[in-house]
Amino acid sequence: MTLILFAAPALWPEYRDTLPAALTEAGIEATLVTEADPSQVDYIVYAPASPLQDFTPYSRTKAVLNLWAGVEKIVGNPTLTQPLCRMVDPGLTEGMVEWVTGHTLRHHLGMDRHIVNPGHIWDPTCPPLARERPVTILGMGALGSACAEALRALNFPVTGWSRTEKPGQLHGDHGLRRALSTAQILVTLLPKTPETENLLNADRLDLLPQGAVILNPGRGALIDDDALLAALDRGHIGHATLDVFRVEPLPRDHPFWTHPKVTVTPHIAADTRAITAARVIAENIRRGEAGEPFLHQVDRARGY
Ligand code: NDP
Ligand code: OXD
Repeated sequence: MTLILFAAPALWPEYRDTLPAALTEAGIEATLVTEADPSQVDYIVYAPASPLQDFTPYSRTKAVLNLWAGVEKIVGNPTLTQPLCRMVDPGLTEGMVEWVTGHTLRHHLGMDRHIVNPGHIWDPTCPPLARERPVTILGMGALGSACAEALRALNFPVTGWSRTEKPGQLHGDHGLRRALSTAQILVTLLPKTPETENLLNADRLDLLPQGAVILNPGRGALIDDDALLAALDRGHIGHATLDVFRVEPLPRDHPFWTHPKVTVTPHIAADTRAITAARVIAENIRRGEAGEPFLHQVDRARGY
């Protein structure tokens, strides 16, 4: 069996040994290559930054296994007729939980006041307890639900909102209004789809409590940039910590870079980790070969 890796060359050393080892562990005999006759390729391991955009010649390929959780760059590709699976990787999830928890605690504890204190002001105001700081997470999938669990373990009251009705969560437009109205800290972990684009527009940002903080490790397009800047400027939003942007790298002249109430992190909230992701890929290939349903197969109609 032939597997081809389409990704930035820097990823080859990460997968060159880990993926064959995981395949062997799963009882699969396969060769991992970076170049092959397309008609001989059984599975494609794919990073959206790869130059491969025309999947037509891969007539024998049984699945495209995405290395990213987000699939918006590939899901609409009309040449892609093979099943597409997104990445749900325990290592990536762990990274996201750390990023979200760390940035939540930064704002919850008001750490900036003490880290940047040029006037050496002795302000003994104690922050509230986590149990008094409601957090809302938009998108309660693999990542959002893991973040909710970690924040709840620290006693934050977490409200989750997603597309479909689930016990203990909100959904729909009415649910979104409720979820936003209590969010002192808002975490956006939705995929980018036509339904989620500009979800946080001026009207919805207005629903947040005065001084709310936004953490966006989901996708830049979830938030209307101009509406966010306006809400920050008039003090309605207290701070925005943004990891993802409509254009990446974030252009040097973008106002987010210099805005005093914006923290930019360069799409580093969470990365797929080869050691854990290789096992997920191997399990999906095992399933493909056994005729079992793939894990994390993307529903093209939904777009995620
Ligand atoms: P999942 O597919 O597991 O979860 C997506 C969640 O979003 C689900 O709860 C889903 O609801 C909800 N959702 C989707 N569409 C809508 C909608 N229209 N309205 C309301 N809720 C909706 O994805 P992951 O948790 O694995 O990843 C989420 C996103 O995080 C990725 O798509 C990617 O954009 C981003 N990401 C960012 C990284 C970074 O480094 N910054 C790293 C990895 C991912 P339901 O369950 O009801 O369908
Ligand atoms: C992803 C990402 O989708 O890194 O995996 O953003």
